[in-house]
Amino acid sequence: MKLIIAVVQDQDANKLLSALMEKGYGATKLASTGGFLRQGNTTLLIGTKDDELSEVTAIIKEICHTRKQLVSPMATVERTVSSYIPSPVEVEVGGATIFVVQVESFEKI
Ligand code: 2BA
Repeated sequence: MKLIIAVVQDQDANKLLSALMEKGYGATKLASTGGFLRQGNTTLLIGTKDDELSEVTAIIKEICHTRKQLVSPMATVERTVSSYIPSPVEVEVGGATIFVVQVESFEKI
């Protein structure tokens, strides 16, 4: 069994959850915050059988879109010089950041 940890954008999270539920996959939604942008995103924990991994990844790929986001460089570090206003830079976020972990045991008690 595998545990898929998928960090997705909030805009895609509900659609992704619905698609997973429709296909009978179990998932848990956690509210998370990206370390770089310091903005909300969503982390899904999805437990799957080994042979379901590719289908789940395909669903995530289909639903989670890449988006461009403007970020002020100073928003990611401590502000030290208040008069310096840097121009925002564009970063590409998503579709999804996916970690796959081998599950040692899985029980529902
Ligand atoms: P954030 O950390 O807020 O990052 C948002 C986007 O900012 C990233 O999109 C990437 O395009 C850009 N970015 C991140 N760190 C950067 C840096 N040091 N310099 C320049 N640009 C940078 P994604 O790569 O699609 O990541 C989306 C979210 O996935 C991340 O939000 C974070 O919550 C999670 N994530 C990404 N890589 C991770 C990792 N290795 N471990 C844990 N979570 C990760």
